[in-house]
Amino acid sequence: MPIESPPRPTVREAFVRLMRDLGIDTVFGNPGSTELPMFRNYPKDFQYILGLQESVVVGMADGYAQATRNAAMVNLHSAAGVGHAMGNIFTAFRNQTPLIITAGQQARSILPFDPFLSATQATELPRPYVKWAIEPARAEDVPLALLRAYQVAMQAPQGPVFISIPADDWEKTCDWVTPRQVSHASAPDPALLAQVAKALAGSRSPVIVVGAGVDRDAAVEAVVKLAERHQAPVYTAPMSARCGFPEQHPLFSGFLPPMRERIVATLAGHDLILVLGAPAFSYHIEGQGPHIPEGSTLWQIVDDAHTAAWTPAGHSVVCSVRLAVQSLLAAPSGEALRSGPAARPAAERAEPTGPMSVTFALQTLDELRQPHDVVVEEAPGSRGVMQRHLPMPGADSFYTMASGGLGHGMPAAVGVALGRRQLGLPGRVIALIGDGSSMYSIQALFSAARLKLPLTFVILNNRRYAALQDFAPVFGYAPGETPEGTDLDGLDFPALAAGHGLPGRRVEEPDALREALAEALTHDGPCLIELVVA
Ligand SMILES: Cc1ncc(C[n+]2csc(CCOP(=O)(O)OP(=O)(O)O)c2C)c(N)n1
Ligand SMILES: [Mg+2]
Repeated sequence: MPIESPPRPTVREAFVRLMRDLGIDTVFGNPGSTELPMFRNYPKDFQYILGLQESVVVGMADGYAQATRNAAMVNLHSAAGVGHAMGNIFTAFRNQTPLIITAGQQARSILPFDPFLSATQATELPRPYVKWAIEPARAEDVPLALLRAYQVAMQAPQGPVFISIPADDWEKTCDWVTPRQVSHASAPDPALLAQVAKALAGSRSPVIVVGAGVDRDAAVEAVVKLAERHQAPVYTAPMSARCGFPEQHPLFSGFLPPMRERIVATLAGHDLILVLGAPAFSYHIEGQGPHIPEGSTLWQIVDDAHTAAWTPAGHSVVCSVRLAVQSLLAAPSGEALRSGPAARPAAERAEPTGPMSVTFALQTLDELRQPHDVVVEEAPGSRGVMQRHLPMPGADSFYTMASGGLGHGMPAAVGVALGRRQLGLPGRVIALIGDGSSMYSIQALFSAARLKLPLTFVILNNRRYAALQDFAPVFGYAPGETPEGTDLDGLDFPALAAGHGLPGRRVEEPDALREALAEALTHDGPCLIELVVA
């Protein structure tokens, strides 16, 4: 009697089952004809999160993946959709956010004829800002490609990966794919780490610099213990995209600027600089001379070998930041009793006089927000004021982008709020966004409204690209000379909110701020508040 083989699944069935096995039940997408076959009989236990433009789709997925600490699934429309998404794919790459980006492709049988909507070099398009890109050689390899994509996205340094999937692949038969465990965090080299521990124990005056990698690796609490044990002041690394240390902790000493000479001046006097989960250092403008103060030694612990490779001074250990800090906590701490840094002066108070200042707006926001609220920020010209007047409490409390590319904050806030709601975490997301920045992916408002998320968009409207105007003198502009294309007067944010389906209001007078903001922060569901600031 012939042995009856069990029925083989379709590519769609194997793909969906593998998604479930990987803990993925949410797809962020914007569909086209080449994607329609993927979603026939869409599983009832899955959710599809629609973004009206692909940069929004990827930005939402990025926030969601960061909040849930699992790779997020994205589905884009062949070449044009990937093109729209590219800015936020670049940002996800810099953020080290694990994303599985799938894109539709025309059916294999007509690909020889450059058909309408085909991506002729599909895997080249998102490079170099994906860790891996493939259009599987055969339809039946698509589920296998998903498993490999997941592992690559989740392995350090995490990041986006890309699969191009021809539209006729989903009906083909294939084999089930069994998920397997692959470790995603690597332990530190014990000999090198022993050197770090010895340097810490013997240091006269150590300083710790924390980057996004600390919170990404769920290591904030361990870093607090390490800093306390050594009484080491802690700075946030230049342009850090997450909060790596509670900013009201007595050891917290401030934010390093992205400028070489100022970093050296700030860290002067410390004989040991321990950089955790950050490049050493992210610069924004040119600088000269040494990268660290004379007489100091730098040790960097990062999960990204490429970052370690270009670090210009000191030594690096490439491994999981969490595992390394846990090992350092287990090592002898040394005899030295250090006194810790002097208390930072309290932030100066702003008064509600004249046109509303950003300082007054953020000081009021600080007074009104709740302990579990999360800030997603993209307001370049107000970053400094935020750092002074809106201190972040620590783990999972703050997100911005590591790339410098605007258009991430609006959708990322939606993704963070969605991820947190799904995990059952308390608190509201406060999206603190500049007027200019908001417009790169304003359609995020639509997704927020649909999803009824606990999310307040706070638009800081100074009616200009202030960061560029403030930056102009660095590039030789005369005092008072305004760079072309940096005035933005005329945007109406309550109208934009209404047009996307959520309530919005504008506040111009500082006297009216407290009440309006309190209402916006307790509104049932998403809303927008526009603050007209000087
Ligand atoms: C995609 C992208 N385009 C342009 C820029 C250049 N850029 C940097 S800051 C900035 C202004 C942002 O304006 P806004 O959000 O209003 O913040 P403000 O500077 O006024 O605080 C611009 C256009 C960028 N960083 N990214
Ligand atoms: Mg502005």
